[in-house]
Amino acid sequence: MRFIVTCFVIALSVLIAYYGLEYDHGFLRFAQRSPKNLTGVKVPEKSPFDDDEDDLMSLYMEDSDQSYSLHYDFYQDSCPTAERIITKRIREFYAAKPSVAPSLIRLLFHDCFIEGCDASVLLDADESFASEKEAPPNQSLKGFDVIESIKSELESVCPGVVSCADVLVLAAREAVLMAGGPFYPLETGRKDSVVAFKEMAERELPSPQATISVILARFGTRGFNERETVSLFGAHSIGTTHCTFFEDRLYNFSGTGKPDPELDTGLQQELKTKCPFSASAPSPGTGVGPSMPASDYGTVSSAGGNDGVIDMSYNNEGGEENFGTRYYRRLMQKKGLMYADQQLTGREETEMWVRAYASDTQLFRRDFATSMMKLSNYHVLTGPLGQVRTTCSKVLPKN
Ligand code: HEM
Ligand SMILES: *[C@@H]1O[C@H](CO)[C@@H](O)[C@H](O)[C@H]1NC(C)=O
Ligand SMILES: *[C@@H]1O[C@H](CO)[C@@H](O)[C@H](O)[C@H]1NC(C)=O
Ligand SMILES: CC(=O)N[C@H]1CO[C@H](CO)[C@@H](O)[C@@H]1O
Repeated sequence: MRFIVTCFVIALSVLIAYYGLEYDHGFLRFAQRSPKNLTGVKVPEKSPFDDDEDDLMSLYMEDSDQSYSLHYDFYQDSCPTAERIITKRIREFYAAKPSVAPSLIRLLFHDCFIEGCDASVLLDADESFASEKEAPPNQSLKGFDVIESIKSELESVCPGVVSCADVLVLAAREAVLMAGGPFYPLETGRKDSVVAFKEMAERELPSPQATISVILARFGTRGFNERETVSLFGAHSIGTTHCTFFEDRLYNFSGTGKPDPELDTGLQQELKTKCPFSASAPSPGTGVGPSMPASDYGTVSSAGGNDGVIDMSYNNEGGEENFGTRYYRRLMQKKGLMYADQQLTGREETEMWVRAYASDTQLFRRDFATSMMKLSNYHVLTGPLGQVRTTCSKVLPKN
């Protein structure tokens, strides 16, 4: 049975690779791959547009020779309503407060990027380890309460069965859909970590001032190529960012006392009115090497309390292009908010994809879906590795 289901998932994935899966008003439909108009996009020798199939296959085949692995609908016997509960609850949360969607997507990124999707980001500090939440890049993370609330409902239906790591990836998937992004299939069966990795979170999460070399290196060591990395940044088409994270670009870029020349002057003026100069803003050097210290992340809202919040979806006008596409168009107009965003146009290997996604919404949606599946499966714990927490912020008591 498991084997048949796995085959089905693989077949489905291949179909998605070819057609792109669109979730539209509750119906799954296969959107015919529209003819590409790739004018202006330099397609490399070996066209990356054709290798989706292999990517998707390898995502599923990767751990198939291990005895413990993820399965499609892992909880079908142990907690058949789990996925439906998660979906329903996220829709309710989203209806009440749409900002939960970007919060959960960012939470997923921070969890999976550090030691894999093991819900380690959700842990509070305890006697034996410091919490990842306390690492500077984790400040301003939100959505913990949403995950905890869904988890407690699942505990009342099937106690000790559904892992926090699975709740997080499924919640983030629904959040992407709610925010206007694509649907993607996910296998389940992740286990939760018994420790958190604060130091690694500090060291490994790129800062908003990271250069393209640092960004590609950090994503590269996790198996994400340029195309996948650029596609994941499409998540910055929604949600908010604090002024602190790009203020140096407005007033004192790289200690020059001037704004970042790579920032559109009109946008610079506009942002200055929303983010007035504050002496506490970090003014990190940007010629940094791979060992960008975490302190360059600055501190959020702790200093002065005058740190404004900017909507990353500014200038979105509605429609399918809101999720992703317009973000890439803004990058092409030097209207990236963070230095790290604008760095994607700083090198041909990534700029190529910025241009492709700016002009082809369906290509972006397919790529984003594939990359989110890959991110959601990154270094998961399965079988006897890890545990199923009962409360997401705490590991199970010993014995
Ligand atoms: C070099 C890589 C990245 C850097 C430096 C970065 C940095 C940031 C920063 C500084 C914020 C603003 C936080 C705040 O002020 O509250 C933010 C927000 C956000 N990031 Fe990223 N990010 C990166 C990659 C990603 C990726 C790969 C994803 C998801 C696939 C993602 C999803 C989000 C989302 C959805 C938000 C909005 C959060 C909200 O509104 O609550 N980011 N990011
Ligand atoms: C592709 O786009 C270019 C300019 O963006 C346009 O001139 C050309 O006619 C388009 N081609 C097709 C087949 O739509
Ligand atoms: C800009 O940053 C440099 C280096 O951090 C600092 O020496 C200088 O005083 C700053 N200028 C302003 C106007 O804040
Ligand atoms: C959401 C969350 O737990 N944020 C924490 C990030 O770290 C700061 C300081 O280390 C805490 O005060 C926050 O509660």
